[in-house]
Amino acid sequence: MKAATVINYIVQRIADEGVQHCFGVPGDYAFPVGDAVDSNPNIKWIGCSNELNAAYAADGYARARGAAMLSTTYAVGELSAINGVMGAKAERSLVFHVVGMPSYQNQRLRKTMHHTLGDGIFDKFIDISAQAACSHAVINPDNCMIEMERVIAEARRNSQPAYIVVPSDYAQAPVTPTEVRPLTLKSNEASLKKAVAAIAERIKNAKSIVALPAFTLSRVGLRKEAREAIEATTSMEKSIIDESHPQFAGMYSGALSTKGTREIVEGAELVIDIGGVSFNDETTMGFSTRLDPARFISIGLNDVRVGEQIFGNVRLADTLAALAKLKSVAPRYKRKPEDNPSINGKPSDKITMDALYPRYAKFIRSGDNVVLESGSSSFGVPPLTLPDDVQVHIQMLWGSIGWATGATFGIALADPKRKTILITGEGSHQLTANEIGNMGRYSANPIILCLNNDGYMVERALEPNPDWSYNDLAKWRYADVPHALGCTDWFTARVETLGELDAALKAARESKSGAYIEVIGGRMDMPKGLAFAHTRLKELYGEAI
Ligand SMILES: Cc1ncc(C[n+]2csc(CCOP(=O)(O)OP(=O)(O)O)c2C)c(N)n1
Ligand SMILES: [Mg+2]
Repeated sequence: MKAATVINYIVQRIADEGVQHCFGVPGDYAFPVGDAVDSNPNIKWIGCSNELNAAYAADGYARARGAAMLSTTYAVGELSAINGVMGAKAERSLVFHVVGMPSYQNQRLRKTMHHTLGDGIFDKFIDISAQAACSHAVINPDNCMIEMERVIAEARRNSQPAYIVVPSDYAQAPVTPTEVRPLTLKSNEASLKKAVAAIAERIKNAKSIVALPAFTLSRVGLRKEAREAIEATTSMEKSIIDESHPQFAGMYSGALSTKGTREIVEGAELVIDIGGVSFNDETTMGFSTRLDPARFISIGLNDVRVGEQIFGNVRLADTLAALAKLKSVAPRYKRKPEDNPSINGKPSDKITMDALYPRYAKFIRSGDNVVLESGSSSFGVPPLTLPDDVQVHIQMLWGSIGWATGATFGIALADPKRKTILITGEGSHQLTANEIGNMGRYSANPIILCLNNDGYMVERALEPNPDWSYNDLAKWRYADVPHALGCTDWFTARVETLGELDAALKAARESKSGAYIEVIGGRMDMPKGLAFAHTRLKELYGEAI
């Protein structure tokens, strides 16, 4: 049998990880990658408008599928993708970033090639792109099989991107057959035992316990396991676990927590952070959290911290399985999810944020994917009580605007059984809205709800002077964008009144293809959470911010 080429091997190995689509923009050094994807029946090429969009789409896809593939060309392509891939690293999303580079032949001869600085140096950009990954390899025929197992295992261990670079001539050479086995990640048994015993001891002695499940649980597909561990021990947070769960104790976010939740969390004798992420800054209200580190246990992807003790080499899945077998005597917090504010306003009224978000809460159904952009919407949606089995996706930590539009494309393709709904501000949307053309081209068919409030409102809100010119925007005709980009069968509407909004939401749900609603909001009309942050920040920093 003819040996596979290096690039065919790489693409098939990535497909074996459950990846069925490759997002990217082609380029001559990366032609072998595109050819290998196009000729592989297990993986489909998804052309994007630019590399940043492709990286965001791949990040979204990985959130729904566990892993994604991104293909960019040397230097000009990969550098454009970096913000998106770096965001995937911060947010623990596993993207295989495959880059085609100049041939080994031309590298050895130090030729002056396009997409270089003309200095005969070729590895500068490798150093840059590798920073956005947790593992990387420059592939040649001899190391190909071994290096692929190494980078995949490390990317899985951290749930972060892997960067794979292939010189264009090596890509087409036959791979050197080498004996390899996929590396499975096991916990160190002794360390696991000690970690679980230390947690059990703390649980046994605590009269009140809460768990703060982090987004990392979704990324590594351990939501069910986390729920089981929590059911055995304690109470919990948003969308990671259904809000109707009897042990759901609300959303904790310092001063912006849901009613009663702050007291429960800050008053608990023991707080278990599952997944290992907590915030400390202004825009997340993290600065206002009051959690005593002495009462904290942190269960990370690969280690556990109890007080000053760190237990390494312990996998999250194993720790959760062990916790699910524990029994705790701490009382359960029985807390009914809060009712959403009722639908208010007359059909002829202008759209206010007080009237908009309760309508979104009613619009979102069990089984939907909701993709939330940074900006005022990320303060409007989280306080809503959402139906069970709604997956909320947000790039809270990295917070790069434009992400949600790109990620919507990836999530919709990765998870076509669910309806994917994008909730974005128009300023963020301007960064990546050209990807809508590809959403139509590949029948991703999302529902896009774009709030047009005449500028970067969240920034106006976080400053004493809302009128700086840098928070103004070009006045697009947003509702015309899908048709201009070729999505001619999409339902589109521009709505200014509540009556128009209600009718458009109904039509959007009924659309057989995609839907796009431009929602006209007031220039400084903000959701309650943001108004609160606005006042608090002004109090804290006064004119200084
Ligand atoms: C790539 C990037 N550039 C700039 C910012 C700073 N930033 C954060 S939110 C925001 C404005 C968002 O405005 P919009 O999407 O219109 O939402 P609104 O608050 O108006 O509803 C900006 C510019 C960022 N987070 N990421
Ligand atoms: Mg705006």
